[in-house]
Order: sequence, then structure tokens, then C-alpha cells
Amino acid sequence: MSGATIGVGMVGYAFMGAAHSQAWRTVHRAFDLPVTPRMAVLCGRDRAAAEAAAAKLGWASVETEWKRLIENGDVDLVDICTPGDTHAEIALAALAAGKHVLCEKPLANTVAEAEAMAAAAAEAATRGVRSMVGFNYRRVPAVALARRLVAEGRLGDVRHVRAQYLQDWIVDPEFPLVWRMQKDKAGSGALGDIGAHAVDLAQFVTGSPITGVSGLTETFVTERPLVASSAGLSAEKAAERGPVTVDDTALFLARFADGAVGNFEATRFASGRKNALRLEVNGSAGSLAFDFEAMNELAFHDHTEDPELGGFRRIQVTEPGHPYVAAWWPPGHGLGYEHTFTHEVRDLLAALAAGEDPEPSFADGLQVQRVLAAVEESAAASSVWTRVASGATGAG
Ligand code: SOE
Repeated sequence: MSGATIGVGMVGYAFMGAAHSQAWRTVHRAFDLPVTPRMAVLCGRDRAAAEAAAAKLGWASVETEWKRLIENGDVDLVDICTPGDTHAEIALAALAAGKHVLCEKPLANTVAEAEAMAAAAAEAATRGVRSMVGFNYRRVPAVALARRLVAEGRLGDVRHVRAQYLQDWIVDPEFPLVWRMQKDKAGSGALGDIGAHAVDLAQFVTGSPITGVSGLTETFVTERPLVASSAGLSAEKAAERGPVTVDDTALFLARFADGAVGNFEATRFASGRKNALRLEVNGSAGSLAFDFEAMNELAFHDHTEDPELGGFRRIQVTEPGHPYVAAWWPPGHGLGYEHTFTHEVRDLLAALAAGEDPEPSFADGLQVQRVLAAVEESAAASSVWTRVASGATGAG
């Protein structure tokens, strides 16, 4: 960090790269911060494509090798927006080189990688080198309110946690075999890609880690076209198909450290649900419910109220007293998906300027990775599945 600016180098420039770029462009114009990000280097393997992306997204220069980005003296912070198979090697090299790291979720593709990253992050912190994992939904004002209500005891003892992340972008069996459906690239399917968000959100809002799971995973479409069908393809090329090596959906039961029980669902086959990250928490004194598809609202039920006046009330979380809201618009105008990333880098920069460890940490990312691995281990152990008898004698 040179004075009041910090040089950022970003690896990867697809969906997450675009979302992070928007955050780096706007954060210091929306929030008063002691440090301003410089969008110094964008890294991508294809130079021409990376240069076009840098021009569009607002990056000053381009690298085609992430190792050279880390060696660049103008880079103080490495922002990792690549598929999960490269998170560990890039983060470990960056931390060793004294660069702060923001790493997209999930932290890694395996627990072993996540453990190495968390250990390296803890060591780097002793050198004043900070790290954060990108669970951006923590930065929705309604989620911050949910966490506050639980922490203030407004729900009493938490009994049930119900979390879903529902999408439908691959219901069409002809959707091509992109990296998110390849285990060697993504680590897992819906479980790690969107289930990770549901796990982190549930643990963040309740303040209680998951201690045990029982899981089920399913892959509905087991092979897909290698490339999207288009007029230019030869019939032979269009016919090429490859195996889907990850889950299309994951469902699991959970126990939390505070005694609550939970059920989770992460699927890419919820036809009609586009980006429905939902959380409901039921406690002895009340409940709350959040749905990202109505992200500016939080439903709250106070169970201590007169039952004749009870039930869920819809809170518009747009008053200036809520975290981040005052930086944007008057009450009732609302925020969007992109604001969660701006809030994420705002909190990262504020922590760096204060010499503090940002949250969620790599240790938080490791906890999520352990939950994901436990679900996969449980789902693979068919012994936990009890068949329901059928037929007249039950022998069917
Ligand atoms: C999956 O489609 C995905 O892009 C996730 O990878 C992101 O983390 C989520 O924010 C939106 O959906």
C-alpha cells in the first residue's frame, strides 16, 4: 500500500471478475475510505481477450501469467476470481510474496487445500498480510439485520435453520459441459458452488458452526455437449459429449453447535428459480426469513407478541441506520447483487487500513469446506439410506 492507495491485481475476468471489477471501480466513490484501490493489473491466459476485458472493466494493464502478476511491484493485493482448482496455488504464492488476498468462494476444491490456505493466512497475518474469502451475501443489509436479531436474542433459542440455494440454469440437458460441471475444475457441483453460500450464510446469521451432516447428492444429467450447439459447428463436433463429474443437486440435514437442527438444499434444477438463496431461522421467541430474490427485505415474526397480532412482518431494510445503506439511496430505493461486492471490498479495505484481519477469513472458508466434504462423505455412504418397503409383502 503506497500512501493512500493500494494496487490490486485480479486473476480471472468472467462473471466474478466482472462483479469484483465493478466493486473496485465504485467502492471509494460510494464510501469514505482511508485507502483508494488502483485497478493495476488484470490477468488472463489469452492476451487479446484479457486486454479487451481490461479495457471494458477498467484495469490499467494485463498479464497472462498469474506468477508475474504476483511479482509486479504495483500489486499489493491479489484478487482471485478463477475456478476453484487454482485458488490454493495462487493464494499460497501471493501470501508468501507478502500480498494481501481476496479469494472467491468456495475457498478451495478440497479440505487439504483449504487447510494449507488457512495455515498460510494465519502465518501471513503475523507479517501484516491479510486475507478474506468472498462470501458476498454476508454483505446484504438484510442479512446483517438477521444476524443482529439472532445476536440480540430476539429469536430466543434457535431450533431450526432452513437454507436453500435454488437455480435452474442447467435444466436443459443440451447446456454445455462448462467448468462448473467438471470435478477437477470446480471440486463439486451445486454443493460447493452455491451450497457453500448457504452454509456460510446459515453459520454467519446464527453465529453457530455446523458440527455434523447427513447428505444426499444426485446428478440428473450425466453427460453433456462439450460445446454449446451453434450453426458453425460440424455435425461431428456438435455430437461430442462428455461426462458430468459433479452433483446437480445436494440436500443435507445438519446439526449446529448451539443445538439447532437444519436442512439444506443446493440445486441447479429448481426450474423457475433463478438465484433464490433463502434462509429461515425458527427460534423459541421468534423467526426470520430472507430470500435473495427480494434482497431488500427481511421477514420477522415476534413469537412473544399477542398471537392475534402476530405473524411475519415484512421489514424493508433500506433505512440509513442499516450497514452500508447510508452510502447509497433514500429509504425504499433498494440495492442489488452488485452492491454486495462493493460492500465486501469496502470492508476489506477498511480492515487493511486498520491493520485488522478481514472477515470471512480463510479459517471461515475452511469451516465451510469441511462441511462440504462431510456432505460428500455422507452422501457416498449408502448405509445411511433406508429403503422403504413396497409391494404386498414389503419385499418389493
Ligand atoms: C453460480 O451460478 C453462481 O454464479 C455462483 O458461483 C456465485 O457465487 C453466485 O453469487 C451466483 O451464482
